[in-house]
Amino acid sequence: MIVIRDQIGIFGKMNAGKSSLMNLLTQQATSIVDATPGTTADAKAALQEIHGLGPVKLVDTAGIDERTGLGGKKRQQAMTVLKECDLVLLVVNPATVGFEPEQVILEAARELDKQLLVVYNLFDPSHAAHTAAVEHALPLLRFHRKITLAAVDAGCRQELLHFVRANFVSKTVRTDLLPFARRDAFFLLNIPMDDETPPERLLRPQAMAEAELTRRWAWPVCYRMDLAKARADDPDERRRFETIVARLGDNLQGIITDSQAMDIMNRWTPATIPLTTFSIMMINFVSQGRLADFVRGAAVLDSLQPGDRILIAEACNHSRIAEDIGTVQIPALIRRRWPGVMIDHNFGREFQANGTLNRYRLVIHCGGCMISPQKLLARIRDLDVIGVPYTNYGIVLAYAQGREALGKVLAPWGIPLPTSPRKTG
Ligand SMILES: Nc1nc2c(ncn2[C@@H]2O[C@H](COP(=O)(O)OP(=O)(O)OP(=O)(O)O)[C@@H](O)[C@H]2O)c(=O)[nH]1
Ligand code: SF4
Ligand SMILES: [Mg+2]
Repeated sequence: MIVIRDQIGIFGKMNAGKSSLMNLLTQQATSIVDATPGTTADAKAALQEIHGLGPVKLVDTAGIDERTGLGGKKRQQAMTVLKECDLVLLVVNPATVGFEPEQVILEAARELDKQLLVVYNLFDPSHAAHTAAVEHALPLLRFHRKITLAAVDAGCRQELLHFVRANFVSKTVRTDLLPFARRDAFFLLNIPMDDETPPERLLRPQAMAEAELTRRWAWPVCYRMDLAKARADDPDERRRFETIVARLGDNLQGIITDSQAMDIMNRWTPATIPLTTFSIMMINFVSQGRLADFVRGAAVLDSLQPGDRILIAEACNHSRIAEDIGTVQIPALIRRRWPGVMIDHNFGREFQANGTLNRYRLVIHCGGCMISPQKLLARIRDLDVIGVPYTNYGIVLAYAQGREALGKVLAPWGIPLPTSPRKTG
């Protein structure tokens, strides 16, 4: 289950006391603290429940001022974390000199419209006298609230929490996973299960749908379709499906299917029964209700040309075997429908590090069930800035069955198909 958390990142120069601040907040040795500059390399995350703020994800980052090749990589990762943060805690040791790194963080936070609070970390109480010089060097600081403390002093924790609670406004919204689910109605969850299905559990979107329907007093019914038999038009398999639909009767309010079964479900689902896919449900949830943006991106499919390049982006590194959607099914579909279109892949949690995003006509993103809304929204923001349209697996697999099929899976979300597709390029 995805818990929606505000993400609080800790940034600053090397040795400013960022890891000490992390440990002050988590009340344990979460990050290594040491006098050696550059101690923190990879960003270190900790999940925490903060009274008055709720569940948060704290992220301690490397100092961005290390002037080595490794330092450049640390800096790039820290700036990626910044893009995903809801709150930037800028740790400043006022007794240091040269505040260009702090200026970089301030400018990035303002550019990305991030909330930023300043933590003056005093290694000695007398260093408070230096804050005026810091504010002279960094005029942007006047727009941000500040606290003065000693990160190594456990007694400062409550004051820091109070400061954050008083000055941080959470903008994280919880999107309904299935806003159209009705009480006392059946929902059929079509879960074909294949070689990639884990042995002892449902996939995350399936489990989330089941939990959400139950929470809403609806009745989830899991149904396992034999995809091979269904594709071979096996009459027994068709009868199995028709039987379950008939048994649920008028109380069947909708079907949520694995996207890869869209070719069958488009034909087999009675016209009166709403149909959508787990992938569409998930991308709407993780993007916090921005499904319409992903639908708009799909219009590019109408004008793909040989030589165009598309990126298939998956947000995790699950084991890919047999008929994997991202590596086998969607590429096969693209090659069939749009010969000559080139396909690249981007797997895993890193995305912004891909410096060639602007060469893609379209990004086709998975459901994103393994990443936070902040991470997905940071991806979307980057793509919006460089003007690369994006869509989603579920949308593409429905579109492959025709515009009517796409209209059908979007209908439960109240998103109409554009009447005339936008042509780009
Ligand atoms: N006296 C004093 N020492 C501090 C304070 N904050 C940090 N230090 C010391 O400063 C050194 C660096 O602290 P860290 O918390 O590791 O600093 P950092 O910003 O995480 O450093 P990097 O990971 O190297 O970028 C350690 O020796 C800390 O004990 C403070 O408030 N007072
Ligand atoms: S993050 Fe994407 S690729 Fe990974 S399991 Fe979820 S939907 Fe599939
Ligand atoms: Mg550190």
